[in-house]
Amino acid sequence: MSGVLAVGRSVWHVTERTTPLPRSRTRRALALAALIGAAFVAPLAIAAPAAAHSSLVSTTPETDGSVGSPPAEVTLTFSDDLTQPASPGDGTTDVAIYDESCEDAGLIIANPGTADTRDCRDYADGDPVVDGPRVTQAVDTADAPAGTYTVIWRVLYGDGHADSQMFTFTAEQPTSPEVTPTASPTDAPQDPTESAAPSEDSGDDAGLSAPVVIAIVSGIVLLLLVAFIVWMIVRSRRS
Ligand SMILES: [Cu+2]
Repeated sequence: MSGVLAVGRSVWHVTERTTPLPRSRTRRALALAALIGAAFVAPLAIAAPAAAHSSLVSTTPETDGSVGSPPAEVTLTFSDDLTQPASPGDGTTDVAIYDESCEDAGLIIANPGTADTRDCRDYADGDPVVDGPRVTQAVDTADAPAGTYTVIWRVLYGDGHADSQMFTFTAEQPTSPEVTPTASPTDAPQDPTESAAPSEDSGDDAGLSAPVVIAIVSGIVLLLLVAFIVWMIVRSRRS
């Protein structure tokens, strides 16, 4: 960095009587712009390896949160798009939901060899659905009790790495017998009371992923800018 400045300064001294001043001013401005550009890009370059690996951003129900009655679905939202299962139920993406009567549910991640879940009921209903950075697992809420639920999940990140973790949430009430499972997703938008929740969800997701996209795009733009400035400096030095 100081080399660039030193060269710029010496050129200015040597050529100050033979070369028009605006030219060396331009060079110094370019060198300064390169330094400023590098100052912006350096933190991004350091942050890049950390951002490369996805992470869990949020869950619904909220991790360690509580809901009224057992939810019709559980969702997990990650920082980046996940890898779609090659075929439904191929095991790369899996979500299991156990109630608190399943004593070993918490051991599945911590110590899988000792976890005995043979007598546990898995409330997951069908295969999980992967949509971009989100996994949605339908829940069979029939006769689901109140209490703490443990969600065990496995996903395949966009970079091909697998991850498996767990979280818990609490249902304050059991599923009431008279309540039938909720309407199908295609009916939901017509019902104003039911459309509120899904639209809120998608809004949250857009808000979470936007800064990441902006950071990546601005990083690329800055890199191109710096490359262009360096090219200009090299070119002007040769001439
Ligand atoms: Cu990874």
